[in-house]
Amino acid sequence: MFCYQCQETAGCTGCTMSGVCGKKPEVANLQDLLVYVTKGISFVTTKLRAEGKEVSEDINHMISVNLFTTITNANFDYDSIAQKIEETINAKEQLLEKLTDESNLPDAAIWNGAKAQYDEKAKTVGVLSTKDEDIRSLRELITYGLKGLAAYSKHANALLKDNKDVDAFLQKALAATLDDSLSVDDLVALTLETGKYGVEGMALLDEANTSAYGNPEITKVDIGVRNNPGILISGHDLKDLEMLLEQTKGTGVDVYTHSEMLPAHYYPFFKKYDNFAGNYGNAWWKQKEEFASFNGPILMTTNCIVPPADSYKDRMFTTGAAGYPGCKHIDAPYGETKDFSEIIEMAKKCDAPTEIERGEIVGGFAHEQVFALADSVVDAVKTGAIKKFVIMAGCDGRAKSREYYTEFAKALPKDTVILTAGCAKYKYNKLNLGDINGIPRVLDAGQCNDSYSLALIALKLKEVFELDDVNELPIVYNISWYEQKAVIVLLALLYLGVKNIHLGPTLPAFLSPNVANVLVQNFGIAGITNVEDDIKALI
Ligand code: FS2
Ligand code: SF4
Repeated sequence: MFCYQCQETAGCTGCTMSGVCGKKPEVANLQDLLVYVTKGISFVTTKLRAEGKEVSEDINHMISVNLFTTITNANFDYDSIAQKIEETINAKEQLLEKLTDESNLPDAAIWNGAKAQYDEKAKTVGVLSTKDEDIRSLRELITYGLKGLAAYSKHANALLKDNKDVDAFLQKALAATLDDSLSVDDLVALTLETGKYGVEGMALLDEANTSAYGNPEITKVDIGVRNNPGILISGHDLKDLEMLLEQTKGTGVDVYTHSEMLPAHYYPFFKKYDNFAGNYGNAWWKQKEEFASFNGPILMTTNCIVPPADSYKDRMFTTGAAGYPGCKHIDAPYGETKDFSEIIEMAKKCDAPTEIERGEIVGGFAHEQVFALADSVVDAVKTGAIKKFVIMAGCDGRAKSREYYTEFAKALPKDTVILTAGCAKYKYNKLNLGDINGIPRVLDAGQCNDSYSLALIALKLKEVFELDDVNELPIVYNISWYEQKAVIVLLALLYLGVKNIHLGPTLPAFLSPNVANVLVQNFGIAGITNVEDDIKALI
């Protein structure tokens, strides 16, 4: 195996024996093969579109789910990955019959091996099969961005929203990573175009979420527990949460959010469920202790899964692109209701969650809520009460070096405001950093995809202050990344023209020195150093 797609990759170079995330070599290899056949089917769909032929939504959805399945910490289940490969090959064979011009097809679009051949084939199609390190770096940068884009599309699709242009681009770009005739310059251009569609994909999901559930609003979320048994729902899929809340209504079972599901509390729609109890725990990487003390069943709707301890493995369920061997997977076709009755019946027999903390956290500062506060925000900037906004969005992770972000938040001068999104917030959302004229010093927009809100807020401020360039705003960027959704957020920000983003705790291992240099030269991307020096440099 060779995998270097996430920030925790072994030795900051690549996981080769087993994943730091817990991914076994045979699963890592099979994910490579799933990406390969997904590139193959994308080559065929792209050719079909060029011939003026329609590609169905089902195929678009399949491609997105395949990529999502290979995101860090989403799916560890060999059998489910093998099944997706088989289904993709079968679908691709049918699409090939519709193709008029079958010349010049790459191996990925032709290969249709049987299951018994998957393991051998998988070893030949991984990251290292691209020999030139700069081409490899750009191909992977694009592929990881597309994985993030696919995840956001998938969530929008679950709410019955599709954007055919996003799907067509995603597949065209995926197919382009097979094309040996593309130069470094071509791939750099494609990287930026991926960022453009990253903005579109996040806009699609924002529209899907807000049209279904309303615009997030300022909300206090309880972080304690009640006396009833509970179900803990984690990951990012709001449609799964809606189905779970509908089915638990009146059963005496409470529903708690975990990690990236916390922002669900900010949407008006979910407030009508009186069994929607609060948020339990922290970011994904603390789940081993927190899932044990939760006592009830856990539903993982997406990443990030930590390989479960035996003490709660039989209480952990997966759905959608997520999967873990030995954990029950519950699913239904798009638009149909998933049956969570087994989880609810299990919950009824479990103890109520053990209290691990008390209090509340405040969030809900997505674009519409911040626009509603625009007058006081603009006033605070004009009077000098707010000197700087610090965008600290992204991911949390287990590396000790990430304590930097807690210390950085604490060390920021009192006239700065943190704008956050994603699970990165857990490093500072319980610090009680106070407020500036009633504006909290930590404004949480929501999940990682709600970084889109942060971009809209920046563009709005640019308009209000009548500036020509978003980089003239008193906003600095100190972003922490972990997995591939952060890659599409980064590419989206670059596409929007944002410069001088600090990225940590380490720069991606998949950036070759030359590709890193392109990002440094053109966009001023930089790493982090230490809190004291970075505060001096940024503030
Ligand atoms: Fe956090 Fe994991 Fe949100 Fe990432 S819970 S690192 O999936 O996309 O962020
Ligand atoms: Fe390693 Fe990250 Fe890949 Fe897991 S996802 S195998 S930790 S690089």
